[in-house]
This record gives sequence, structure tokens and C-alpha cells, in this order.
Amino acid sequence: MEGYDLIGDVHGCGATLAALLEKLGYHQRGGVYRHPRRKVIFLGDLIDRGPRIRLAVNIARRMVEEGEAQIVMGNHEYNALAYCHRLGDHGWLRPHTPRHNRIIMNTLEQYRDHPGEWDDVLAWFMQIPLFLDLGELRVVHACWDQPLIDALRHECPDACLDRAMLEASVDSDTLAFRALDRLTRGSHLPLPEGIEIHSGDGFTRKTFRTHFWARDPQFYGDVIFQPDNLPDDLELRPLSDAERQRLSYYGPEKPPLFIGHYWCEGIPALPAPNIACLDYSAVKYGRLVAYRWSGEQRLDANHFVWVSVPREEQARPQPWEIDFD
Ligand SMILES: [Mn+2]
Repeated sequence: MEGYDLIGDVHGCGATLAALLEKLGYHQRGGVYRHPRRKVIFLGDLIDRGPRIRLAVNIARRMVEEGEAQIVMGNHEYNALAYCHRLGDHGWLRPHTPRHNRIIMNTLEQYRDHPGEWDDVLAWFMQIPLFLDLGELRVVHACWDQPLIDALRHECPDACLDRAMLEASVDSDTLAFRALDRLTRGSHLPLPEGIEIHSGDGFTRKTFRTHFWARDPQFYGDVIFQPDNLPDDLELRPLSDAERQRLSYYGPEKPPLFIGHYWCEGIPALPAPNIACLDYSAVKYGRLVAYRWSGEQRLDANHFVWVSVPREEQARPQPWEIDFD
């Protein structure tokens, strides 16, 4: 075993995932991609938004089931579980609001004619761990928060959800909520009263996404981590003590950590010497990005490998997809 290839948020770009695996030297036989000396770790968010969601899920799931890959849960897999989980006569665990409907719309459409397969996929999502700690490297979808991970390990040693935890996770007073929110969505800070961000994806946001690798952040601009800029001169607004206490911190002495989630843009770069974010907006015609890790404790930007997502993905089936339908 030579190392791991970590792959960022696929979001239904299934044909692009196949192309990335081929580029990394994986070959598909009998519907499973394998490499003679390497394994894959998926960072979560296989589903939603993209044109080939079933293909993306099938590729990843078959690799995981054959021992060729591991995966951590993304906020979109978690959302799907809560959205599709009935609460007796009281509706759904994740309410079917217009906003929530819109997020999962493409996934439900693409599984519409395959309801049994979708149920089976949801059962598989329940088996996906919320984080991976392999000693020499760590993986989580959005944010590694050590105190929360320690608390979670205590309650569920396999780091997976169960039914009770899923049901508890919508109540903000529970550990399940705090862990799922922080690990799969990362930390946010509320914008000052009356200020909103109109984001490129059509959503309006009253919070901004913050990162967790600034040792002693002083201003909003020291912790913002998202494609949308802060309005006005909010970058220079000082963080209050209360705001600072809500942030997580992952120091440079810790093992390499791989995350997805943050819709980065442009050429992949390392935000810290021991942290790589692999979400480069594949589904917005950005890049589907992998990091080829072979044991190094200091990461190297030359080890990113990617495919750019062509605008015609939807229209062009690839020969290697034939086994998957
Ligand atoms: Mn995400």
C-alpha cells in the first residue's frame, strides 16, 4: 500500500469522478474502480445539484463495499437522511421547506424511477462515519473540532449515526446536533443585524463561513472562508470574545487533515501546511480535486490532481458508465 487518494465533493458529477479516477490510475472492472497500490477516501457530498448523482453514488459505494475506498459523511448525505426520515404523524425530521426541497431536488428527481435503490442508498448513508482518524491523517467533511470528536467517540465508538442520534440531531441542545453541525457544516458567524450576503448560488445568507486554522484571529477577515466576500468593510470588524469562543482551532503540529465543503475556486492551494481543502466547486464547472497522499506529514501543493468539469457533462455519456446502469 502506497497511500491514499482523497477526493473532494463530487455533488453528482459522476462522469467527472470516473475521469478523475482514471487519471489517478484506477481501472474499472465489474463495476468497481481499483488501484494496485492505493485506496481512495471520499470527503462526502456525493449527492445533490449535479447531473449524474446515481453514477457518483454507485462508483463510491461499490469502492467502499469492496474495500477500495473509505468515506466520511457530508452535510448533503446527512440532510438527505433527515429529509427522508418520517417522524410518526408529525411530518419529516428535516422539514420540507422550499429551501430544503430545492437542495435535494436533483437527487430525488434522478432516483424517482429507482425508489428501491434510493432506500438502499439511504441505508448505506447511515453506515458512513462522521470522521476518520487514521493516525497519520484525519478526514472530516467541514471542520475537525477535537472536543466534539472526543465527546462523539465516547457515545458512538464507530463514529456512525444511529436512529436515535439522527432523531436527536435536529434539536440544537443535543451533542448529536452540535457534532453534525460543526463536523459537516463547519462553523459560521452571524452577520451584524440587517446585513445579508446574496450568494452566487442564489441563496441569501445571514451568516458567513469561518475556518479553523488561524492561531489568534483578531478580525472577521482573519477567519472568513467562502467564495463570497464580506459586504462593506466587515473584513476589518474585530471579533468579539464571544465570537472567538465559538471558533474551532486546528494547530500546525497536528496530523494532516483533509476537508471538503467550502466551494473553493481557482487553482488548488493549501490553506495551512497540514490542511487541504479539496472542494473546488466541481458542480459549478470548477474542478473535481484529489490529493495524492503518500505518508507526508507536511502537505505539498504539487500533490493535487484534478479534472476540470466540462459544461457538456450532462449531454455526454462516457463508455465506462455502461456497467453502472
Ligand atoms: Mn458540504
